Amino acid sequence: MIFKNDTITAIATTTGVGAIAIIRISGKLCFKIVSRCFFSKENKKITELKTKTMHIGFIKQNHNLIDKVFLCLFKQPFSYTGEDLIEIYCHGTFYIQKKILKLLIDNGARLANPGEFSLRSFKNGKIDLVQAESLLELFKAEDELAHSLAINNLIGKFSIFLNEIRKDMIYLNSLINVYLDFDEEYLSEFNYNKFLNTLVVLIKKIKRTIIVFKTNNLFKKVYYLVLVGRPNVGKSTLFNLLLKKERSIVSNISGTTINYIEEDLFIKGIKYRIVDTAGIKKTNNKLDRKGIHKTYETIKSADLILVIKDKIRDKIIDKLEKYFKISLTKKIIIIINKCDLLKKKIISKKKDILISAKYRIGLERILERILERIKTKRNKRLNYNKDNIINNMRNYECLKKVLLTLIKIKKTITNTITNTNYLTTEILSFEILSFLLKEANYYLGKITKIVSNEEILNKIFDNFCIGK
Ligand SMILES: Nc1nc2c(ncn2[C@@H]2O[C@H](COP(=O)(O)OP(=O)(O)OP(=O)(O)O)[C@@H](O)[C@H]2O)c(=O)[nH]1
Ligand SMILES: [Mg+2]
Repeated sequence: MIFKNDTITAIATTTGVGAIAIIRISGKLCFKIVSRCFFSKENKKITELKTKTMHIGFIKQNHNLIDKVFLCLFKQPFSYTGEDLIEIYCHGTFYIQKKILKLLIDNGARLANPGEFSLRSFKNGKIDLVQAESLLELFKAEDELAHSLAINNLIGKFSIFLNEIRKDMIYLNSLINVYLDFDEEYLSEFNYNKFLNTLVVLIKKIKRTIIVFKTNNLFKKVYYLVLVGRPNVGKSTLFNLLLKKERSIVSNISGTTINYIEEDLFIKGIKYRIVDTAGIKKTNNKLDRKGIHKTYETIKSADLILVIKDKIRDKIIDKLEKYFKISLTKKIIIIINKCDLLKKKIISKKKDILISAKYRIGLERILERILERIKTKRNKRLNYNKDNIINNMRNYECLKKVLLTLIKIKKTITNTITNTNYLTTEILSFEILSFLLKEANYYLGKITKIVSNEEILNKIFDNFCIGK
C-alpha cells in the first residue's frame, strides 16, 4: 500500500449509525470527483468554495437527491494529508454513508486502506513518525496517563527533543568535517575539548531520557487486583459486584470457581485487571489442585491482593506468606465479608474492611482503599509521565543505539588523546568518528522520518483504522 498517490476515500467516523458521519476524500482528483456529485446551495463550483469553511449543499446521483450535507475543503498543502482533501458531513445512516462512499468510488476514488490518510500525512511531511505513532497511541489510550503521553507527543514533545539531538550531532559533524580534507599539519588545531564537551552533554541528555523510560516502564501498565481466599467466602460475589455484572458463577457449593477469571475494571479513570480465583484449600483432587496452583500463579503478578475472609480467625495470610516465603503486608487489603450474618459486633483490626458483598455493603471503602494503596505507584507514574517522552519500545531501542554509538565516539577520542602515537591515529580517528556519527544519525532518523524500511511503516500504519 506504500506511497501510492491516487485519490482515496473512506468513512472517517466509527462504523454504525449515528447522527452525523464524515466521509473523507484525498488526492489529486479529489475536487474533480466531488464536483460530479456535490451541488452547493450557493451554486458555486467546488474550486470556487472558500477553503477550511463549511458549505451547505446536496449530494446527488443522476439528479436523485441522496442527502443534504455540509462540506469542508482543504487545498493542498494545508490539509491533514498535505493533498487536496474534502470532508463531507452527511446524515449518519448506514444507507446514506454507503451510498455516498460508493458514489465517490464510482467517480474515480479508491477505498482507502487502514491508516492510508495518516501515511500520506507522514509522506508529505505533515507529521513525523513519532507523531503518527502517538496518534495511534491516542486511539488506544484508555486512561488519563496513556492519553497525556500520547497527546504530548502528538504536539511534538519527543520530536522537539530529537531535533535538538540532531542539531547537536550536525554541529559535531561540522567540527570533524573541516579536518577530514586537511593535511596533517592542521590537525593539531582540532579542538578536542570543544568536541568532547558537546558530546558529553549530548550523551547525558540522551542517557537521562532513556533512564526515565527504563526505570519507569510502568506506562500503560494495568494494575492487577487479585481476589484471594478460602472457598465460599464470597470472592466471586465481590468480583461481580465490582464489575457490575454477573461474570463469575456464585453458589453456596464450596469450590465453585475452579479456574481464574479476569476482566478489565476502571476505577476513577485508572485501568485495572481484576481476577477472581479458585478458593485455597487442602485437597487431593487433581483438578482442584490445578486451579489452586493457578491462584498462586496469579498472586505472583498481583499489584494488590484482596484477601477475603468470612471469619476473623482465618489464617489464610499466614498460609500465603508461608507459600511465597515473603511478607505480603504491602500488597494486601484484608476484607471481612458476610458482615450481615454477624450477630454481635466483632472486633476486627482497624485496617480490615467489613463488607457484605451479597447486600452491597461497604463497596465504597474497598474502592477508596484500592486507590489509596495504588497512589504511591501512581505518583511514580505521574512523575514518569511528566518527564518521559519516549513513546514506545521501538523508539527506545533506536535511541539506545544512538547513545551507544555516541559513547563509542567518546571512547575513540579519549583513546586518541591518551595514545602516544599521536598524529597517525588522529587521521584514522577522524574517519572513524565521521562514520560513527553517520551511524548515530541513521538510528535517529529511524525514529522520526528517514525510514527506508517499508515493513516498519506498514506495521505502524496498518494498525490505524480505515479513514484515519
Ligand atoms: N450472607 C451472605 N452471603 C454471602 C455474601 N457474599 C457471598 N455470599 C454467599 O456465599 C456463597 C459463596 O459465594 P461465592 O461468591 O460463590 O464464593 P467464592 O469465594 O467465590 O467461592 P468459591 O468459588 O467456591 O471459591 C454464595 O451462596 C453467596 O451468595 C454476603 O455478604 N453475605
Ligand atoms: Mg468463586
